[in-house]
Amino acid sequence: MVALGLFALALANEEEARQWAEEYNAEAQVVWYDNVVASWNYNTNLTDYNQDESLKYSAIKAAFDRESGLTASSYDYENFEDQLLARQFRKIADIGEAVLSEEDFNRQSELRAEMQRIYSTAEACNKPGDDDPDKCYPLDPDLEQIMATSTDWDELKWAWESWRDVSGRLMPDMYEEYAGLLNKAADMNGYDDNGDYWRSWYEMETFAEECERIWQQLRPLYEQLHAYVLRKLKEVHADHIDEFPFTGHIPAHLLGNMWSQSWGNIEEFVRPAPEKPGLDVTEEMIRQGYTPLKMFELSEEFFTSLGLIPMTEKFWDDTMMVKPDDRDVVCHASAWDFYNQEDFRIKQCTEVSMSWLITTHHEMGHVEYFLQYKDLPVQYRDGGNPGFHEAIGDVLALSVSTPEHLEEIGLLPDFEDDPDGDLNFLMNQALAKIAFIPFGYLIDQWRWNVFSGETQKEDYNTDWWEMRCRYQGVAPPVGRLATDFDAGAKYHVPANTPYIRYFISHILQFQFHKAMCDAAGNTNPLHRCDVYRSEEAGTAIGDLMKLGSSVHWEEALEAMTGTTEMSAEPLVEYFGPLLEWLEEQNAGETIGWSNECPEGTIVP
Ligand code: X8Z
Ligand code: ZN
Repeated sequence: MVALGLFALALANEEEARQWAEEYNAEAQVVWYDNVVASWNYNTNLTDYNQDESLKYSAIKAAFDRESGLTASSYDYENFEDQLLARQFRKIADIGEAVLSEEDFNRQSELRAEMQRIYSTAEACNKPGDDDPDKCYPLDPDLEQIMATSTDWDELKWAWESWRDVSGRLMPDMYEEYAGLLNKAADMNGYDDNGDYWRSWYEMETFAEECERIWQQLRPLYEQLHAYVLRKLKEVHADHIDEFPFTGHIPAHLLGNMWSQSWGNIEEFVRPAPEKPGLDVTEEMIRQGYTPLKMFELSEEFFTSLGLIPMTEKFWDDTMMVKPDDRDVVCHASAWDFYNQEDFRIKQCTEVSMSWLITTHHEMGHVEYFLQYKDLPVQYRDGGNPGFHEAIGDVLALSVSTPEHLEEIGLLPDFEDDPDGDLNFLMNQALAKIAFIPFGYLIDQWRWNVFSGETQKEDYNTDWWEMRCRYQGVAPPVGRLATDFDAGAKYHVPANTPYIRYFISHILQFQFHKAMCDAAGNTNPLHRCDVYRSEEAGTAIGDLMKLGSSVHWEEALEAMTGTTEMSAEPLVEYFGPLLEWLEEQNAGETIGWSNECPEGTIVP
């Protein structure tokens, strides 16, 4: 009798919890919406007033989250019958930084807003050779453009070094304080440190080990690409051959990108068949008069061709597609869910180029996810894990980038479909995807060490470069001091966006691609599969998105791909023919680099 009575009590409790959760959702939609609006206003117009407003609404949201977390915790949710409801409660109870005192919470918001503003408004001035002493260069688009297009060793070095001087260099003290506050919150929430908290989002005890396992599996592929690219760059920069380190590292300013994170911009120097056209269709896009709007429309058309949900009218009205010239904004591309089930936007400073076309798909992939899960409880409006969210748009872009697709949409008029063309294509893809792998891995290796206390402020830069040299095999082109803060020169560090998600996404997107290609009945090799207009492929990815974060990601992954495991196999399959070719080219050549940075580059 007693047991039955308790059972009835528990059920009543669960029923009450269910009702409370409904009220919570309705309220959260309002409070979260106000917070996102204020944050959007700040990000698209960096003024003191907008910063204050954004901090204000973020404090209101924190108070709400704290209060809701307490209420959720008062229920015995681990013993709920309804596992879906229990999971929701677990998430509501996990309040992150909102656990901090009001003072600490506001301080961490302020520090982040300040670091973001420094990053987004920084400009490099005094470029050697400039006549106008007042001429200055923002990162986006000017410095990025120099990194992407210049082959002038000194000009590249200037842009590379100056950017770090005007951004990261100003932040180590703020970052130290900020990391301390994140750790304090993690500790109050029962985690070892903030890295432990971030890793918990993957709901997997062995997550860090899994990442290491995958990195070790892909390392040989990266080493082959690295060795080939290094040899070619030595030819391009033959007049500076003495400045290439003996250690086998690539000088970090030569890879076509401010952070050496993806190397597509040096494609013409490493093209396997140089006499044949490359696969970067930027020039053709410009020739045809592409605009940012047309790029967005083209991207949307790919989503709808799969039977996925089109962007909303509000999306088209309120999205920020180009960099405004009358105010400061955060240019780094992002997608926004306002949590009111109807407001979704992208903010990016689009230029007409192929890599921006890919980024547009990337961001729209986030919005498509928002749309697919918009009717779930707010706590489930999230990716299966953070890597899922980053993978959606990229998966579609894998199809869009194929020669068959570019031809179909009229961007690749004279492609010759022979083994040379195929290798040129795969190389272009490798420069984007394989080059990225160690970069995607190391950022949070570094941050996890900061959070665990293994890396203290005095060692921020030394430890950063230790990883850059070891994992990526790149070296700084000019000496770095312990007082520099080169991690802070990468957006996601001042913005506090975790980064391992992109590493995970680069693995998952090939698993998703393979599953969609199978669903579409593709008979091409994996790298030449285009799922355009396949409703079956659309259903496969749509069903995954509809789940949001309501189930463990392994379950979602299994439903789509048949396996619960993250696997690099599909990526290895995709790049198989290129790997074979690289191994031939590199036969008898030195592969790899020494673990330590070249002597004298890092001044302790
Ligand atoms: O930050 C981004 C997106 C926004 S979620 C533009 N990405 C990473 C980066 O730029 O460093 C996409 C790829 C990696
Ligand atoms: Zn993204």
